[in-house]
Amino acid sequence: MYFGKSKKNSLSGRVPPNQNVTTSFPVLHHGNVPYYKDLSKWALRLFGLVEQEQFLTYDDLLAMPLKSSKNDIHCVTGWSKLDNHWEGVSTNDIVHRAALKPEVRFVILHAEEGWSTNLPLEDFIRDTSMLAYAHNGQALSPEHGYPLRAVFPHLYFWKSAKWLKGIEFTREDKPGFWEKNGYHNYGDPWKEQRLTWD
Ligand SMILES: Nc1nc2c(c(=O)[nH]1)N[C@H]1C(S)=C(S)[C@@H](COP(=O)(O)O)O[C@H]1N2
Ligand SMILES: [Mo]
Repeated sequence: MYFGKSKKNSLSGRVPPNQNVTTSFPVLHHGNVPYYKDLSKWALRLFGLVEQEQFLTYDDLLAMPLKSSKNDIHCVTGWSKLDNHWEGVSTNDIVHRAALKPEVRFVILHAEEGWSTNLPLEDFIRDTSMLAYAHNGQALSPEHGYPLRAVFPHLYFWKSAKWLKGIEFTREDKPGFWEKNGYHNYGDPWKEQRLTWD
């Protein structure tokens, strides 16, 4: 989407370099959209360097304190979407539930079809990070990650795993799907960390 100079200036400081603001909500992913009919069979697995591996049901998540957050998201393909309102749970609360061993330094998010992505623990537990089940007042649509997705607005949006199934806590980093396929391992949109050779 094109916008004129004046608008661009008014958004400066808010939109990372070489991103264009869109008002639509593009759908982007590798693989197929899973359609869940019965959430009673769904659970989020917390595993790796934790005191005890556990599964959180969808009801467990709904019973946790509600986290509500407004932010801007930035896709590495060049679109940014401003003022998203998300509802879900705090990644900090998840970490407390999981009871991490002290040596944990990285978090690996596992989604449907073996898709994964990785980030440092300190990024996972930022105040702005969360796991979301609703966007702009509605349950996530299947295309946008129903029933649960990650949201890390300070990183390119590919890190924000849709159809989250498992969270693994590790000592060593484990590059995920895009990170193994040429994307930057960290993905800071303000530094334009798009590809590994940037
Ligand atoms: N499970 C899974 N999550 C994923 C992806 C994917 O391929 N699989 N793609 C990522 C990418 S590249 C982007 S830009 C965002 C897009 O989210 P959206 O479709 O809700 O806009 O999801 C991210 N999460
Ligand atoms: Mo993306």
